[in-house]
Order: sequence, then structure tokens, then C-alpha cells
Amino acid sequence: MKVCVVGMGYIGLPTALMMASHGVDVVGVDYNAEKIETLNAGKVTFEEKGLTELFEAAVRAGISFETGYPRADMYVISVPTPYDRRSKKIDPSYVVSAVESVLKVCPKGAIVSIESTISPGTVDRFVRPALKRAGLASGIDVHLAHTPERIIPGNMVYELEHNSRTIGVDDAETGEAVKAVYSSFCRGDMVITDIRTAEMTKVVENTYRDINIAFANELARICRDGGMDVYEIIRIANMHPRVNILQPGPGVGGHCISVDPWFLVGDYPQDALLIHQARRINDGMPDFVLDRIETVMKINGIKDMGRVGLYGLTYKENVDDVRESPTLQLLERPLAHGIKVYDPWVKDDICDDQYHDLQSFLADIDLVVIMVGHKCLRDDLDVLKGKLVLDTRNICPNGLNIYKL
Ligand code: SAJ
Repeated sequence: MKVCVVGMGYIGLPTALMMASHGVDVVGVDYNAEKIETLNAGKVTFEEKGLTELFEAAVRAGISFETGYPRADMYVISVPTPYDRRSKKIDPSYVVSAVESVLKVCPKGAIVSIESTISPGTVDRFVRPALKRAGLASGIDVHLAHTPERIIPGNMVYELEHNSRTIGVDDAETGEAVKAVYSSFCRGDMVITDIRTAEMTKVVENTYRDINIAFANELARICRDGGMDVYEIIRIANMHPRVNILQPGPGVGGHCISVDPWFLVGDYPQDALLIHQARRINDGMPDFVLDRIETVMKINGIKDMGRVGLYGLTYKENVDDVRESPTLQLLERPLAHGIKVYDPWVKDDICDDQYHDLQSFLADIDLVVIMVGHKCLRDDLDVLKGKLVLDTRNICPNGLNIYKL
């Protein structure tokens, strides 16, 4: 089988590499010529554990990268699904336009599978009509599938191989064909179901995590008010065999968990009440951190926001992705004006008062707010010695000068 993976981003690239390095004939396509040039020059386009080694194996196995769409037996669409911050609905235009391009070149009987996360109903509302417009019959000319990714940034390569997968299809035969491709590398279980169920399941998984984190964040607020240690309480509660509370933090970022629940709120506003409230709680965390910063400043007689520094710009530890990052959300607040920022994972200048050198950053501030617990900081906490610290990720041992969420 020849597989064309469309979209060489955070999900498409590792997926294409994984297939290619396990014997599938793969072409990676992206409309961004610069990205294709970089890949053809033998370099990966973002940092992720194990990605370089996987890339080298895929290149040895013969993967190719192009800007044009080739003929293939199966197309895996892995393009962004941005969402509109106002309406909270996804914008399926990249998916639809990729499908339209594929339909122009694909041979009769090809499988077109959408890997991008889409809101429940997207295939029915936007993808099937694209087939109709092209004069093609689903199930005869083209077989549709939805194979939502489930891998977690920071551990993508491992999870690609070991996670179970959901394969949404219209008929069992297509399901088996898709399963055969993923079986080349995936050791997890593969469940074949219908497309609508696959769409919904993916969104439900991320919504579950968002609600669990919101619960932890609400507990953090309650414990702050009541003078209790939220981390100790969660640690002990989690010893119960049926309790598994996640960790409070400065907010929920990334392009998945902070976005997907909105699809349900947007489409089912009357029903998705708990989901909506969880989103509000998590989106309110940057303000809670700002409150904590002001309290710590007051206790320690710091008057100038310019003496406060946020450690971490990415949405979570050990990745270089800043999408929907709680730090960026915090910096949007007028009160945060003047706060300094540093992140060893972010090489580009993306905001005001951003430092690229830890020592100069620390020299210019009195209060360090740990927004992201990157491993390099956890491994070298001594670097913060003598500083006031507000630790929103609970990576520092309790101590004098250490404040928590
Ligand atoms: N976070 C907390 N407390 C926690 C765990 C996470 O505050 O206990 C925060 C993180 O710091 C981050 C945000 O939540 O800001 C999301 O991070 P994450 O590590 O929970 O998840 P993502 O967005 O990197 O990846 C998720 C994963 N989904 C689930 O675990 C259910 C991944 O499996 C999905 O593939 C991915 O979304 C996706 O693309 O949908």
C-alpha cells in the first residue's frame, strides 16, 4: 500500500515517519515549501523525544517529502483544525481543502482518512459534501475514515507505538484495510467503529482530562482559602483505589485539551454545563496566578511588576509548543505589564521582555514564578537559590521563600 500523509506537523510528521520506518511506502506532503525543503535537507521541524532517530530510520527506509499530492492507496489527512475563539467552533477549512486536493488525484477506491481532531459531525457536515461536490460516491469511489491521533507531546514516539487506536469507518472492509496500515507499527488495540463515534470519542477523552484538571484547580483554590495543602490532599486521596485526581496548575494550554471541550459547548450549549464550567475554571487560572503573584509581592514588599519573572512560555514541560499557553494568557492581562519571561525551549522572540539567558533573567528579577516545570529546571533547582519563588507546578520542595499555588 502506498500512503500519503498530508500535513507534516506535530502529528502528521511522526505518523508518516513511524509508518515509513516500519515498511510502508510513504510520501509526506505539506503545502509549506520551506518545511518540505527542511525535511528534504535531512532535518526535523520541531523538537520531540526520539523524533530525530525515527526520522533517520524513515529516510533510510525511503520516505519522500513533496509539496504536490501524489496518487496513493490511502491518504492520511493531518492538517490543523483551528478554532474560532469567539464562536468556539472549529474551522474545518484546512481539512476540507486537503480533502478536495486529494479527491483531484486519488485513484478509484482510495481511502481518505482524517487524523486531525474534528468536532463530532464534521465528516457528515463538511467532508461528505466535498465528495458530493466532486461528483464522487462515498463507499465506491472513495472510502472515508477517521483515525484520531491520541499521542501526547513529549512522549509521541513511544505512544504512537503503544497506544490503542480508534478507527472510524463506514464499512468493515475499509476498517480492516486501515487497521492493516496502522498494524505495521502500532502494538495497541485497534477498535473499529463508525465515524461519528470515533469523532465523539476523541473529543470526550480530552474533555474528561480537562474536567479532571478543573477539579484539581478548584481544589487548589479551596485549599488556598482554607489554608490546606492541596498537593498533600490529592496525593493521599489518590491512594484510594478508585480516585485519580490530576494536578492543579497555572492553566490548561495546548491545542487539544483547552480547545476540544469547546466543540461540545459550542454545539450543545444547553447540555454541556459541567464541561463549560470546567473550561471557565481552567481559563481562570492565569488570573488566579496573577492574584497569587500580587499577594507574594505584597508580603515581600515588591512593588514593581518588572521585578517579577515567569519561568516557562510553553503550554507544558519539555515541549517547544506555545499554543494556548497559560503564560501567554497571563501576559495578555493589563496587570501583567512589565513582567519578564524566560523559557529555554523557546528560541524565537515571541513576547515583550523575553530573555534567552537564564542568568541575566534571574539577575533582573526578585520573584520567579515557575509556570512550566521543564526537566532542565527540575534537575537544577539550585539555580533558584536565594530567590523568592512562586511555584505553580509544585516542583520545588516546601521551604522558606517558596510559595505554592
Ligand atoms: N495539565 C495540568 N495538570 C495535569 C495535567 C496537565 O494542569 O495534571 C495541563 C498541562 O500543563 C497543559 C494542559 O494541561 O497545559 C494539557 O497538557 P496534557 O499533557 O494533559 O495534554 P496534551 O494537550 O499535551 O495532550 C492531550 C492528550 N490527551 C489526553 O491525555 C486525554 C493526548 O493524548 C492527545 O493526543 C492530545 O491531547 C491531542 O492531540 O488531542
